[in-house]
Amino acid sequence: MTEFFPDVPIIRYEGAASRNPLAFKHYNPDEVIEGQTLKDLLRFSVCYWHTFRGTGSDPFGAATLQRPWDDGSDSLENAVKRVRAAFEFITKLGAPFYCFHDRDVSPEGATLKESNRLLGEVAKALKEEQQKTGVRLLWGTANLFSHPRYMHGAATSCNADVFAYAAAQVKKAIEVTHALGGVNYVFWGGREGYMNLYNTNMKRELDHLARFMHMAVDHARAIGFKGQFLFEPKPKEPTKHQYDFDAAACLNFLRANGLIDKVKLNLETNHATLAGHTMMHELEYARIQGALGSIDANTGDLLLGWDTDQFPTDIYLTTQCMLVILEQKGLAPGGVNFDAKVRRESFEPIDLFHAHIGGMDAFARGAKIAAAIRKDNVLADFVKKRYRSYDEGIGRRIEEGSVSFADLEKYMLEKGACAPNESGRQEMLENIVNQYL
Ligand code: XUL
Ligand code: CO
Repeated sequence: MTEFFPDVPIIRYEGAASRNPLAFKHYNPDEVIEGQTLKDLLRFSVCYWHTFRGTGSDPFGAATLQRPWDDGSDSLENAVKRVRAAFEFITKLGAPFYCFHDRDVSPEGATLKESNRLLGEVAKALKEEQQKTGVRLLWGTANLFSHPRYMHGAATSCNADVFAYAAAQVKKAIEVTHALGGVNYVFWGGREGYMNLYNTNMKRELDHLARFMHMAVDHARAIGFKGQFLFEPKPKEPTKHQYDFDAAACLNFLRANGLIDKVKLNLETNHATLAGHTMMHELEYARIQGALGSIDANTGDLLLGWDTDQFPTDIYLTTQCMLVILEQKGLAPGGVNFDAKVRRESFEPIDLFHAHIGGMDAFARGAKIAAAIRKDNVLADFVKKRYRSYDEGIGRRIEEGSVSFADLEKYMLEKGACAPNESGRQEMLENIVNQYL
């Protein structure tokens, strides 16, 4: 167990007073919050792409990250060695889940057949490690955006052969996810969007995307995959207009195309902020429609306009996330997946531990703060009272649908003036939340 991270012990909970950087201060997996252990409530997951395939390169500079187990080659041997390193990391961290794209875990071959064979081989190593360690697969997905064939998109490509190739790739990714006992399968848009309408038939592209998702779900059900399907919104990057802009756009797409009962949402913080929303907005918008499936936990930098995918350390953010997540009693079968990467300046392997420990502690602390706020009902009572005019009288009849515009005109003509408004007390509520932090 100490082949790749020899200096790192199993990470344990030591409590808030601990000064050990390799210990949890707030994430005690066995601690019970609102009837669930933190382990079951948060269902933490390590993402393979940033954590085991990230190199630290950026548009201005070369790779910086030291990953001594990785020789940088596309060999099967290297891919399998990476699996061993990944599982040592995940096990020492104590995360119960991981996630991957097909091409993160295994290389692209010269042909589809070869790529499928390589993925099958790596999947054997993944299965072996899962069985040995008890770590489970939260979700699988397919990378339909890196290869040049996907320059115009995958399911929304103008080229039908590219659509067919993507379908074949997703078929295999679903089969591998199923074979590894994955509990969800994710669709993120990748390049499903466009740069300019002069060359784009938006209607056909959206119809094709819907067709693609139906076929994916149909195939999954046919092979016995019982996991949950998730659609991940992101407003921009790589294309200017991503079709999966935000939770509202995704839900509209799913509802319009007969997919609303088959697919939920995987919401990501940095994608929410790129769309001009808070993560809390996105979570609540999905939750009230029964569509909050899972989250990609990270954070952006409000001074930078792109997807920086930083680890979440802000307790306000995690508290707000957990207020919504606790309201729906957790995310299962979804979870909290760290779709986050260490900065290229944090180039040592140990930085991967610091980053994940910080993110897990931030969510655990957010869960405890949110539970305390909920226990005292400070926000819920205020909100309930704020809408009390709909609990009886004319408000109740509006909600029941038993009044018309004419009835409301009559009511108001008789009454003459509205009941006085009351303060929204935003500042008072912000102060109250601060008292719990
Ligand atoms: C890209 C992104 C993806 C998805 C999975 O911004 O978030 O990694 O989570 O394809
Ligand atoms: Co993501």
